[in-house]
Amino acid sequence: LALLAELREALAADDQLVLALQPAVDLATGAPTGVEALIRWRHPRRGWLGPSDFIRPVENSEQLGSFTRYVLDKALEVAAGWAREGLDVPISVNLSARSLLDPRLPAEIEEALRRHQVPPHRLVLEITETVVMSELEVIDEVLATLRAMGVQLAVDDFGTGFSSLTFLTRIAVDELKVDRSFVIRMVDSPEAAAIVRTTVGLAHELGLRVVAEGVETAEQRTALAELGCTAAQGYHFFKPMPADKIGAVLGSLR
Ligand code: G
Ligand code: G
Ligand code: MN
Ligand code: NA
Repeated sequence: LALLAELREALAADDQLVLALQPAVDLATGAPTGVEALIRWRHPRRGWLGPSDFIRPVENSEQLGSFTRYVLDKALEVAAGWAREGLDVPISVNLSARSLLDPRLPAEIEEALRRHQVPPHRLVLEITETVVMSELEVIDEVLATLRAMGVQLAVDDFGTGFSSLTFLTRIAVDELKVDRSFVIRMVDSPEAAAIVRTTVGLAHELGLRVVAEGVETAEQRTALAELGCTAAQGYHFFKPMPADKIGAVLGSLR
């Protein structure tokens, strides 16, 4: 596939794959609670590409490992800058479930954290449960090793088919991210609102943080606060932005 050959070039070129950064905020204070890294590809011929244009083929290729290491390295470079400025803000990185099948991943992440001098708790790995049962043992062990290192785990798209309740009984995690599909409908749909309320309650009962995703309106923000949700992310607060714009946002923390 041409795209995968081009990805190899992009990983070597170093200036084509860039991270857009989107803060999540505390609903009570408005202060940033964390920042999610979202990959974008500034393709020399095809223009700007988003994850939906290339993640699937990358996940099914032998380049997934290189790609994952690249994203983690870029994210930790950003986090190292914040650490130097005394900003205690975690960075969240989306991991393809398949990358968790590589038992070398924890050691690679440990090495990258050391190289960038980023404390492990400043890295949050966002995961979805999308792997088949036969592979669960490897993944559970990789995730348990990462968490024992002090890295934080978040369940992304929580409540959708890919991130189920069963997952929480197998893996100890730190954060639930309420899927955007429920947030979008919660103002009009009692069912969606009930799911958000239940997820928030579950997170509190388990002692986990909860972040609502895809908040686009003040109405959704108010509804979330009324349900006891403490943090949120979405265009209503901040759109994903280039790295050089994030400093001004995080500056409010100093
Ligand atoms: O940024 P955007 O909303 O277009 O992201 C679409 C999807 O791509 C989301 O599900 C997000 O989790 C995923 N995604 C974004 N960045 C990365 C990345 O660096 N690695 C992987 N594996 N997925 C990503
Ligand atoms: O699956 P994941 O939660 O990682 O997906 C994150 C994706 O959602 C990113 O691609 C990001 O660009 C997108 N996103 C972030 N905030 C909003 C929002 O308020 N509305 C919509 N429609 N998409 C959003
Ligand atoms: Mn995510
Ligand atoms: Na999500």
